[in-house]
This record gives sequence, C-alpha cells and structure tokens, in this order.
Amino acid sequence: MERSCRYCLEGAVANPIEKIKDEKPGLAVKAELIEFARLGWEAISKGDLERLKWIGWFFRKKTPGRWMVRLRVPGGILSSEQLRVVGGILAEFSDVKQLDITTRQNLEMRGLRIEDSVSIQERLEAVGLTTVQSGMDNVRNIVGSPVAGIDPDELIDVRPLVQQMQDLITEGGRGSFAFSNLPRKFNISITGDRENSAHAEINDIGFIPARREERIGFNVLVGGVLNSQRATPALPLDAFVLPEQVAPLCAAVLRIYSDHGPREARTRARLIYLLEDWGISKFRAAVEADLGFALPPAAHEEFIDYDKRDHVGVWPQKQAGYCFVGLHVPIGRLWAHQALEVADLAEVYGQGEVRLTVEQSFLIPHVAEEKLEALLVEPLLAVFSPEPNPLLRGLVSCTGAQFCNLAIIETKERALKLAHVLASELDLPQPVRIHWSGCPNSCGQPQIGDIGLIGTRTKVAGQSVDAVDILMGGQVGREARFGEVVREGVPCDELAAVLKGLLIEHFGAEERPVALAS
Ligand code: SRM
Ligand code: SF4
Repeated sequence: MERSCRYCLEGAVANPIEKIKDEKPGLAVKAELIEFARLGWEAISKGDLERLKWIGWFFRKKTPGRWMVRLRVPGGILSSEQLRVVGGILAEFSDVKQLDITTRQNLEMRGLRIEDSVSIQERLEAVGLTTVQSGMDNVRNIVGSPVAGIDPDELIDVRPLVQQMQDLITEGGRGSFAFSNLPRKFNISITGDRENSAHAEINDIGFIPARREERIGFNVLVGGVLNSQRATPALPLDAFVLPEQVAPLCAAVLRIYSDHGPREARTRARLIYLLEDWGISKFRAAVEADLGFALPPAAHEEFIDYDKRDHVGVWPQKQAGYCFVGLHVPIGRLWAHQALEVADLAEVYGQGEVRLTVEQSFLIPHVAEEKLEALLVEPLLAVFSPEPNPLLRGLVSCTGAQFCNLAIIETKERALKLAHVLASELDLPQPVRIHWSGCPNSCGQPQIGDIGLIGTRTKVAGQSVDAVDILMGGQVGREARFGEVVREGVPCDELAAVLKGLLIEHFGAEERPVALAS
C-alpha cells in the first residue's frame, strides 16, 4: 500500500506539537537524559520539556522542579519486587512520596527531580519497568482484565497478548521510533473475561472476546474517545481476529493512523476523525491491505454477558484453594510506605504479585484460603478496605488542580471529602460510581460513571467559583453507555446538597436518622 510521508502535512499548517516533533523526535530525549540530569530542569528548553513526556517525565508547572513520572504497567500487573522499587524510589527521592493509581491501571510517581532521573530510570529498568512512551503521541498503557489467568469464567487469558503488544509498541521497553510519532495519543484495551472489565468502548482499539467457528478470538471496536471535544463510544470494525492476530492488527491500525491520521488541529488528531473521514469500509480495507490477509466479519457470539465487577472484596480464583482479594484505595492515592507494605502483603499472603484496576484500586491474587483470615486483619486493610462504604467504593478521580497543568478545579481531595460527608449522612443499598474530572479532558472518565462530574467555573454573586457539570446514566460492562449532562455549572459549595438529592431520588439512598443530643 502506498504511504504518504508521516512527517509531511502536505501544505497544511502543523500544530505546535508536530513542529516540536519535526525538529527532533520525542523519543530522542531518552539518550539525552544524562545531560538533562546534569544541567537541571531550568536549563531544559520548552520543546524538550514536552519531549520528556515521551519517556514518562512530566514537568509540573504547579511544582516546578518536582516532576510526575508515569510508568507503563501492562494490564495493571506488576510484581511485588517492582512495586518495592517504586516505593523505594519515592521514599528516597520524592518530596511528597505520593503514588497514584491511574484510570489506565497504571502508576504515576510524584515529586521527583530530573537531577535524580538517571538513577531512578536505572532502578526501574533493573526490575523490568519502563516509563517509555507513556505520554504524548504514543500508545498509552495497555489496559486488560485485572483477573486474567485467575478468573474462573474467563475465555482467554490475555496476559501474553498484553505483553506482546507492549513489547511491539515499545520495542521491549527500549522505545520504538516506529510507533512514537502518532498524530496523538492512542488507547488499547483487551479483555478475555465476560464483563468488559477494561472498558473496550472508550479505547481507540477495544478487543472483546467472541467465538467464530468454534474458535475463541476477539471482535474489534475502533475509535472510542473521551475528551473536551466529544465523547464517542468505539465503533465495530466488523472484524474477528484470533489471539495471534491481535498484535499484527494493532500494528496495522497504528501504521495507518500514523500515516493518514489528521495532524493539523491537535483537537481533531484522534483516530475517530480518520474513521469519520474515510468511513469504516475504507478503513477496514486499508487494515486488510496492510495485514496482507482478509479479516472475517465480526462473530455473532460475543461475550459481554456478565455484570462488570470492581473486583473489590474476596473472590474465588479458577485455581482451587486460592482467592484474590481486591482492596480499595481511596481516590487511587497511596504513599511510599504504603506501597512497600502492599508489596510485603503480596509476598506474605499471595505469590508476590499485585494487579491494578481501572477503578484506581488493586488486588492481591493467589491468596491461599488458609491465609485469608490473617490477611483480612492486617492493619493496612483498615486503610485499603475489602469492604469500603458504597460511596467510597465507586469513587474515581483524576489528578485535578493539585498537580495537573490543565485542571479547572481541584478534584481528589474534594471528591474524598464529599464522599465521606455523604457516607456519614446516607445509607446506600449498592455502590454508586461517582467519577470526577477536573476539566473536560475526561481523564476521570466522567461519561461512564453512574454520576459524572466535570470541573468548570460559574458565577455566584458576581464572583467566579469552582463548579461542575453533572452527568448521569453512564453504564459499564454489558450494554455500556455514556451518561449525559443533567445539570450545568453547579457550584462546588452546593454539591453536597445536590448529590444527596440525586442519590436519594435515583439510587435508593436513605437519610440516616439524626442522633438526638441527650
Ligand atoms: Fe489524561 C492530559 C492525567 C487518563 C484524556 N491527563 C492529561 C495530563 C497529562 C495533563 C497534564 O499534563 O497535566 C494529566 C496529568 C496530570 C497528572 O499530573 O497526573 C492527565 N489522564 C491522567 C490520569 C493520571 C488521570 C488519573 O488520575 O487516573 C490518567 C493516566 C492514564 C495513564 O496511566 O496513562 C489519564 N486521560 C485519561 C483518560 C482515560 C482513559 O484513558 O481511559 C482520558 C480519556 C480517554 C481518551 O483519551 O479518549 C484522558 N488526558 C486526556 C486528554 C484529552 C485527550 C484528547 O484527545 O483531547 C488530555 C489533554 C491532552 O492530551 O492534551 C489529557
Ligand atoms: Fe487534568 Fe483535566 Fe485530566 Fe483531570 S481531566 S487530570 S484536570 S487534564
């Protein structure tokens, strides 16, 4: 297939990031890290500050000199040894010692200095962790089933596929120049369970287990996006692939997106715009031409027939005598010493493995039944509970104004405080998933919450104040759908009362009787 030059915009005006990439590829800074560490952050050019996101180093305007470092944790699976190194780095080098679990089953370390970057990168690499291509115009952390290989009802164990894709896209963690000049970010989800546990619909490619002619493989969705411009669920490609065709298909889609995806306006540089420009048939034909073989149409028998779980609590594994224990991390944030304690728990009670979820929590797999009782009384489980209050359990929050360059409002602390207030006043029959995003970029996935909150500003008595737009009706798992805006510009100071009303009216919440003073 004839390709147009991916660096050439054929006369169109390039957006500033394309110009930065033209001057020097984003990934080139990997080889220059020693020099940046020597010179210090103040000597780094604006272009290189952007390029450093290609290797996971995010300059934070709110805390100049103290960086956020984003890892890649394919499918959310990491070893206790890896987590211990992450906790150790934070303990030794970070001023705030904070670690966030992200909505892509990933980790972000905070408060690190570029001056320490060489030592930090060496420690990560020594245990097989990489930060490469975790930001900007790259394939972001690949999300997958957090219970792959242990779910009694799973159809395909996707762990090898997730690793295969990660290796392909990052050249084994070393960095791939072939896949790191995409028009914009790119998200991939793959699950082999029956509950759509990693939100296929909000990814640029989503793989859903399906059966065709007695073979289990995947139906393919393409073009899902959430951002300030639009929220569009991924569309069926009308194609079925076998497990061994997953990585080749991803590579084909990425080449096509790289060569033909829009690069003029940054806001229109996502895959969905290419799909809308070409139509699914032309896009599908281009994928087949790149692959060199025809794709069968999507299988009729598709498996999203279970309700989606958050995996919090104690669940039996497919391995007899073992269970996994899902522990809830309030707003996805933990501290260095807690990361180290989690690593210890995984070793003492499990088999040295921890799995992160898209709900910003984690689970410890392979807990032998006879060890369960002792695990459940560990002091850390008073903080990371297997039985959290229903309002805390469904809470997801993006980073927000504390650290994020683009935030309109503060989210994490506010979300937690509000959940505690509501939990003290209301009894709920089931968890309500409340998703916070500090701006319309939608990192907290507000469109898929039962209630979604998007940061904005409004005027109260002539003063500009923090506010949110409220969405409702989002559904995950089977029959996933996006919520819609039901209230605009609700001042954050009024939010407790407004949410209380919505929880009572729509989610069966009941007010707790007020204790009378004696
Ligand atoms: Fe995001 C930009 C945090 C998941 C859509 N996102 C940012 C930046 C990098 C902005 C910045 O430089 O400050 C935020 C870093 C703040 C910080 O210090 O942590 C940021 N995004 C996050 C995380 C950490 C939110 C969280 O608390 O979990 C998530 C990291 C995922 C990861 O591990 O890779 C995160 N971001 C998402 C998601 C959800 C998802 O992928 O499932 C989305 C919507 C899905 C999508 O992209 O279609 C998302 N982030 C964005 C966008 C809008 C992209 C667009 O097409 O316009 C931006 C803005 C941008 O890229 O210019 C953005
Ligand atoms: Fe920042 Fe907005 Fe993303 Fe929240 S949604 S992390 S405020 S870019």
